[in-house]
Amino acid sequence: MHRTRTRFAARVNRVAKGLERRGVVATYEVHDRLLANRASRRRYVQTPPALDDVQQGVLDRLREEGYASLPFSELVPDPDVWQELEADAQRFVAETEAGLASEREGGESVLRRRAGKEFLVRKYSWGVPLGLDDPWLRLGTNPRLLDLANAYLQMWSKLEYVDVWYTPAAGSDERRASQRWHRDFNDRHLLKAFLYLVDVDEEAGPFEYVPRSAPGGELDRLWPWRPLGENYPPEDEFADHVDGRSVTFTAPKGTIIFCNTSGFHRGGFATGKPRVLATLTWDSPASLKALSERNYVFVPRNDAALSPAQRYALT
Ligand SMILES: O=C(O)CCC(=O)C(=O)O
Repeated sequence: MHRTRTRFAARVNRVAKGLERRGVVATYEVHDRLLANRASRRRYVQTPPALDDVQQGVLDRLREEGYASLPFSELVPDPDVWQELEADAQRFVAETEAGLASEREGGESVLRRRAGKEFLVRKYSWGVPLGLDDPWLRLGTNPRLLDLANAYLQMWSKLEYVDVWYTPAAGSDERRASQRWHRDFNDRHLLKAFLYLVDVDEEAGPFEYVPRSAPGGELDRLWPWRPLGENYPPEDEFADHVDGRSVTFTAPKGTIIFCNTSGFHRGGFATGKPRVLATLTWDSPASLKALSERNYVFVPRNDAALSPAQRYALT
């Protein structure tokens, strides 16, 4: 009797999960084709941003390859912006290293980590209230970046994720979670930026990307992107298919990498030295309706000067 009931409960659970999954996918597709994304595409078309040559160069490479990287100072020449970010990053690094030292001595952990990706420490993680006094949130709405994101996605995007990561050098020789090749499930309209806050060489776990693997690219049929899809292919089969065509971003501090991570990527396998970077995600309103959640709560203070596109990105 107990066994029958347990099997029955498992079946109900499976069916319920399947229905829930189908519901999420249907919500996403309807918002992509008809509702939220259509409205945000219209807003974009009505007021398209004017890009300068640097932004246009990044956009052309993104469209061609799915990624582009350049020195941050070329994209955002104002030295005050970088100085503020660098100073904040240094505080985060000092706090994190003090926290790691205390953990090694048996102290209680005060560092922010997420289940499944415990190998890195986050400045914010989930649910943090952020206002425009936060330099990383301001970076995500800086028109030099936001206009580029909107032009790439051809719609007014949503700033979905803002964080700074510290990945300590691990003793592990096995890649886990996002250290393995995968597609992000968040959205097919997706742009991430990774801003290196230290020099990143092979030992610091560089970001890696497979060009033209995002939807619409030559390799998009390789374990194709699907909403909530199975997005971690078997490593050996994957290596055979990609056949050395991936790009590894070993690069100096102050490099910014843009890429569509619905294409294949991996990184953060820091073997010999820590890696520190800031990461931002812009995606579509359909994604926020169905597939993803913001990691911060926007606190609207001193926000009168925000442009409509900036406000849209944060709300
Ligand atoms: O840490 C990395 O370099 C990869 C991160 C990643 O997979 C992601 O943000 O989707």
